[in-house]
Amino acid sequence: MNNFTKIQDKLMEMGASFVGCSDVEAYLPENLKKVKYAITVGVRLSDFIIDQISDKPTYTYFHHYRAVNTLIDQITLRGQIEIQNMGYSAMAVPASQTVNDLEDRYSGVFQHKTAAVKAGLGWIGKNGLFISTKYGPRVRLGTILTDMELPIGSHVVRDGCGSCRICVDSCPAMALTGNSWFAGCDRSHIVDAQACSEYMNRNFKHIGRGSVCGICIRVCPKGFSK
Ligand code: B12
Ligand code: SF4
Ligand code: SF4
Repeated sequence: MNNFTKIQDKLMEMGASFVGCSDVEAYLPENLKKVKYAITVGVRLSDFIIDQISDKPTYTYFHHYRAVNTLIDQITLRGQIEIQNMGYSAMAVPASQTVNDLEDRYSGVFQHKTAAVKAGLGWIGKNGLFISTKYGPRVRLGTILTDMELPIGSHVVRDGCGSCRICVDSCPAMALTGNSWFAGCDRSHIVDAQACSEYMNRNFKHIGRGSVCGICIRVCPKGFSK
């Protein structure tokens, strides 16, 4: 059994719904280039909870969001420890942390979606979210960056949105442009992050401290229960 298979088995045992790997050197800031391989962890969300989102998130969805973030942080922390014990460097990227002193104030240290797409696990939809081939957008993501060499393949998943624009028409903040994503496009080509964030803060502060909405997850037909 190779090192990656060992780690993958651990991550799945701990609750990951899917795992993939990629080389993300080109997308890392200079201080992270040493750990250029990414292990993506996806955790599937509860269909029952997501289906209860209407024109606003629910209190249960907010709790689910936080519980899944904690699970992802536990899974990636455990992976990080295992990889370090094998003699390599590793860093678990926080599941959901905004770094306020970056130039873009709606940004994390590294984008989980980039690694997930590079790993061939899905594509970026018109809602700006990662649409997993298995569960649509009803997943949350985590990443472990490492210098342990991983069995990288060359996978390309084609954009599956087609002419659909349900999420675009359903977004109450009118934050989605309706454009299709392409590798290297600016986020603003797809989504106005400020409009989304300000809408959540203005309207859903009492439900989810302004951090959740989820309508663009709920309405996507790619995520409906199969
Ligand atoms: C800051 C942040 C926000 C901000 C900004 C959102 C944004 N789109 O950037 C605000 C507060 C608005 C927000 C809102 C939401 N968020 Co948020 N957020 C984050 C966070 C912490 C950082 C995102 C970031 O750095 N953005 C910077 C921009 C430039 O990048 P990006 O939008 O991630 O996407 C670009 C790159 O990934 C790149 N890319 C993707 N694949 C590839 C492949 C190649 C080859 C290349 C070159 C580039 C590339 O292209 C994208 C567009 O330019 C991430 C966690 C993380 N560290 O990734 C969660 C995260 C993106 N959020 C998430 C979610 C679910 C939400 C909400 C639905 C809220 C909720 N939970 O109810 C909304 C949805 C808004 C939307 N439609 O995009 C999930 C998405 C899961 C998924 N299935 O995709 C994440 C990944 C958290 C997680 N652990 O799962 N969020
Ligand atoms: S999370 Fe809500 S406000 Fe933000 S883009 Fe999705 S539907 Fe629009
Ligand atoms: S709702 Fe339609 S357009 Fe939006 S992400 Fe899903 S498939 Fe793509």
